[in-house]
Amino acid sequence: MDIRTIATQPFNDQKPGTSGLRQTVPTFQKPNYLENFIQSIFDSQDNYQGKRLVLGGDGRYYNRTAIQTILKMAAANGVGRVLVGQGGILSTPAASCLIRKYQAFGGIILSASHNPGGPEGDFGVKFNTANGSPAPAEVTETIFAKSKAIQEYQILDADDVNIDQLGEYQLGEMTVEVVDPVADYADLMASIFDFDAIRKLLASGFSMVMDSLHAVTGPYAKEILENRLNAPAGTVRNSEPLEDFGGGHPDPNLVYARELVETMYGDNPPDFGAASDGDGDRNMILGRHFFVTPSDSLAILAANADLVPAYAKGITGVARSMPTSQAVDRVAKQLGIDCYETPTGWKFFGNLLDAGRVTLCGEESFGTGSNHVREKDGLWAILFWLNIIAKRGQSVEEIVKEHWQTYGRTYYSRHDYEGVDKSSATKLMDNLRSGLSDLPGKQFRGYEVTLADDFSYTDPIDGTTAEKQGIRIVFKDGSRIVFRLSGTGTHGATLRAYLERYEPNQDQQNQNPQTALADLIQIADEIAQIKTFTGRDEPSVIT
Ligand code: VG1
Ligand code: CO
Repeated sequence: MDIRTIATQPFNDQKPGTSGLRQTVPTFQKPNYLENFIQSIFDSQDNYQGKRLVLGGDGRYYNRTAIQTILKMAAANGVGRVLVGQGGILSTPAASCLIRKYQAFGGIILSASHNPGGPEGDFGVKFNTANGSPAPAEVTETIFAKSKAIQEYQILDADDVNIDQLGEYQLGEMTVEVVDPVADYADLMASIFDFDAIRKLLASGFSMVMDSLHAVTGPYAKEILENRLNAPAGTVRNSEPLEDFGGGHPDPNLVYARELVETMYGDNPPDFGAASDGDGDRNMILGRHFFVTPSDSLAILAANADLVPAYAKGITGVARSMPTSQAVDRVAKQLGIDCYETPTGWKFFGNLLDAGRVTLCGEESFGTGSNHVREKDGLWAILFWLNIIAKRGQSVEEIVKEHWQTYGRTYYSRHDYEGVDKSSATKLMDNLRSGLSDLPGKQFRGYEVTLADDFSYTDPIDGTTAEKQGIRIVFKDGSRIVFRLSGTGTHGATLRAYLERYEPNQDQQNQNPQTALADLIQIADEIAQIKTFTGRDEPSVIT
């Protein structure tokens, strides 16, 4: 065994964000940059020697190179066995599934999710703990602290492993097991949903298209939808994972999934359209000429959970991130179950899921999931919708509109200002914060502010706290405006403004959300001075 100890110097920018460490590929290619961060992950863990680690990524540029480095470092650091997805592929939810199923001490997932890929694109590294969940803040803080003090790392001097061939390989004293990235995950999906009912639906003339945007879900969607559920060949589009996602932006929303949107809003569209993101944890759901807002999707899944075999006995509770709309709260109230409000990012759901307090959870950012893994899960959400449609025999639009009739409609939109100058964005937030205490009682265009604060969260299970998780301004009628800065970008800052208004009146439920929210959009600019601070007249992306 030829273990090398390499001297290195710390980088000061390895602080994990909302979902792992994200940087540009050229940053990750700097000598020792990746190695430092990986060593810091190992140094943050105790008693992992001889145990299992799961490793894989979304197939983006630098995935293969990083996997070889990480395998050799894992061997040098005493890991017992690494389960690596064939070709280096593992979607984020599939990695979470493997960690749990094979009792690994953790997993390293290589992805920058929906950020563009390629030699000039983004790359990312995320560490998940033994429960399959993104590492909680105390772990990411330890990793960051280690990264600032690192002096050396360990790596095995060995040849690359053939990660394209299934089987077991020896790397020093460590075993590398190249596994089918899809099989265990597909089995898990089959154990949750009514595959027979979905098969019947797909055989009955119901048509669908799934756009994998040349990202990781291609092989998963093909196996599950086309092979196991007998959807016609070609149902899954852009199914081959490409290192640069075909030059696209693997973000399933109305702006970036343009091809799918054109199909679903064109002449004679299929009954159902869906897309997922770079690493397979997000989902977008479309009907014929119809878009389901992610916050509504979460509420609808909760309201219809009894139609899915795995949740037929009832769900214990639900959780949503703070900026996610309160549509799901109304369902929880009706079902008589708890509803938790957490900060943005999936790591905050882990404890609630582990403790059995919640069964379903979700975020407005096209993420929904359940206790089946500890990540949000794109294909799971898509299958959930197919299961509901199969059981209810209604179209996507009918299901959503009936939901609004029962619970009222929550108009919702997120306005993103991307690539804003960092210091201007910070000033905007500081300015907002300093004015918060003056807001309650003030009127804006007929809306009276009842609460204005910077959201903080105390985990009900372990008591850990998270501060400064987004500024929320709540109005008397329950409408809300939320502001926060993104923690996943790599260029400048991204300001997110989240807008929400409840409409119980059935006659008023068919407006364009931008129209229905027009006053709140104006108020957001008035209060936060968005145009002044960012120099932008319009958001760059509206979802
Ligand atoms: C964004 C979303 C957040 C999500 C995170 C990771 O974070 O808003 O809801 O959990 O991305 O998703 P931010 O800090 O940029 O707002 V993914 O699909 O990138 O793993
Ligand atoms: Co993602």
